[in-house]
Amino acid sequence: MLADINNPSDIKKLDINQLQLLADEIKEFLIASIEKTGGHLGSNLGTIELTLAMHYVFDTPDDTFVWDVGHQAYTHKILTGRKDLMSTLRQKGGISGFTKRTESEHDAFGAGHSSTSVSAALGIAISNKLKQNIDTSIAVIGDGALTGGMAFEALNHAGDSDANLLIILNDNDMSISRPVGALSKYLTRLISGKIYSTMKSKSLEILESLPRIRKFAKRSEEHLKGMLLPGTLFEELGLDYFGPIDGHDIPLMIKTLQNLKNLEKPRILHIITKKGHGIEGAEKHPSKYHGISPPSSSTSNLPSYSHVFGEWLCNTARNDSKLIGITPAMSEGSGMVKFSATFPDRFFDVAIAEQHSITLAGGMATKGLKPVVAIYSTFLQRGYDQFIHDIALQNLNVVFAIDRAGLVGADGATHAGVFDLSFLRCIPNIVIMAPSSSLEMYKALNTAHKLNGPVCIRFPRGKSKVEEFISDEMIEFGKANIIRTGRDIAIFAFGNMLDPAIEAGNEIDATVIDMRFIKPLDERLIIEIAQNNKKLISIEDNVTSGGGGSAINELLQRNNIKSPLSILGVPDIVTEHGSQNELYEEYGLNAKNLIKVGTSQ
Ligand SMILES: Cc1ncc(C[n+]2csc(CCOP(=O)(O)OP(=O)(O)O)c2C)c(N)n1
Repeated sequence: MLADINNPSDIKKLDINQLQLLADEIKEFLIASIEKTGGHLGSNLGTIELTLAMHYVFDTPDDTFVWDVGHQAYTHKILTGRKDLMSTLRQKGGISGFTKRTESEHDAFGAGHSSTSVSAALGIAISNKLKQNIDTSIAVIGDGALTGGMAFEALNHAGDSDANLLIILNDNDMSISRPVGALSKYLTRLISGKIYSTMKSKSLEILESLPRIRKFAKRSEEHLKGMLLPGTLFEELGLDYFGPIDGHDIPLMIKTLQNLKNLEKPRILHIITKKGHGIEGAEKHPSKYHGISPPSSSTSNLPSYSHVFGEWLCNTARNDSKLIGITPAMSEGSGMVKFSATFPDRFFDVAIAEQHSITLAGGMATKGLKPVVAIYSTFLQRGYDQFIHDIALQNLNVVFAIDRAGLVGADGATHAGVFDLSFLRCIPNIVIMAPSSSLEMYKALNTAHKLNGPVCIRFPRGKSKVEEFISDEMIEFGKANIIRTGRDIAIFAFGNMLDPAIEAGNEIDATVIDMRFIKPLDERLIIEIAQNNKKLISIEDNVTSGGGGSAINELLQRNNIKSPLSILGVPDIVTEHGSQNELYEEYGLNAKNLIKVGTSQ
């Protein structure tokens, strides 16, 4: 059947009873496809039936689907004309692993970061209302994404509005890891035991009683108001709550959505799905199958930067009872699983709550604890005000282990950590380090642990070439490291750009400096190098505007040094997805380009 499905209208021609077969075909297709390209397997296996039901009932692009995070929208891509492009998913030049407005008119809103869907869908719903348009705006949000503060801000607004907004809460009782927090416990209570069975039978009664045509909606609303159990969190916030129902039961989902379609007010449908649905291994190990890598990815046994960070945390925590590890929902990705098991009392997974994770650390620091916030560069963007207002202005002792800095590869622009040097560098009181290897990172962490005030250590996705990483050493504060001395040309390398800098330096006999610190810069050394070389090049995996090269440039200007500086970095564009190496090549962040720039007149 799948061969004949090219756009959403094709599935509407099918009988409801045929849809489960189609769902099975899509499952096979997805597994085969994701095995080759990599991608979010578990989440997508959980949303096949939901997506079919949504497209069966609603008419995109007039009705709009806003998928939270956008990582679970592969079936939506398949049903909206992108089936043949699935082989290019997350590959350079191919389609994105998330929803993207430029990719399809059926992608109502771009995503990648979590907890934005209700706000965006509410914005669309309000616009529809102002234009007297009765199209339905739908947000699909997971129980993990619902823990993000922004989702609550949006619910707070939505519940007090009269917008035609349908929120589908896709509850699979998983974030990437086990979901944490009171909300998660609340949802579990809601779907279990007594509340569940009462609610379920009530919901079914209500749904039976809902007429499909709009003119009766008002009366049935009054009817169902009395029937709904009072007091669900969502009801209290002013949304009509329906469910929980089985999100894998296609006929039930279709009937429910048809009934909810014409209610034209803020409403929430709670569905229960299983991450990895239909695949034993993926159901059993949802964290492992949340996202899988393509077969071509590196299989080297070298430790990843995240692993090294996790080891440092464990080793240091053994001797310092004040050390605390905080993660906003990324314990696996940030290498903190071992720490969480070894020091459960000092480990805080705060759910998808970047802002809170930072201010929480601030509070702890005022009481003499030494919190380390492990956070991806791209998600630190969420906590910018907290970083400035709650940490930097108060000069609190918080270490930020900023993972996935630089170009991250297949996840693309939404996940690229290419802005942190620029947005952090301008903040007073802080120290920023960019280690060039995992051993350097270990030493940088040792240093950060002893420093006062906020310290950021940014490091890339992937593995460094160093095998042995444990060290007692520290890095001399504010000092860069000359790796090799050459003639006339000098390359200032930030972080993991040291490797291509050394390669190029050997080729063109350039002086190569491992900058180590972005703030404070090793000003004395830079000035001396600038005065003794004809050509200066800086290289960083950060945007060129306002980054490390820019900092060097400002220093040279201030000291009236006229040596020409070429700043290599990520250009001022929305970056693409592809492998990290392809992207480094695309933006000239490799030895080849350094040699070209170094030897050009
Ligand atoms: C702001 C932000 N923080 C963290 C992430 C990383 N992340 C991607 S998906 C995900 C879990 C989402 O869980 P849920 O919404 O329940 O969806 P599921 O994958 O379980 O279907 C997380 C933490 C993100 N995308 N955005």
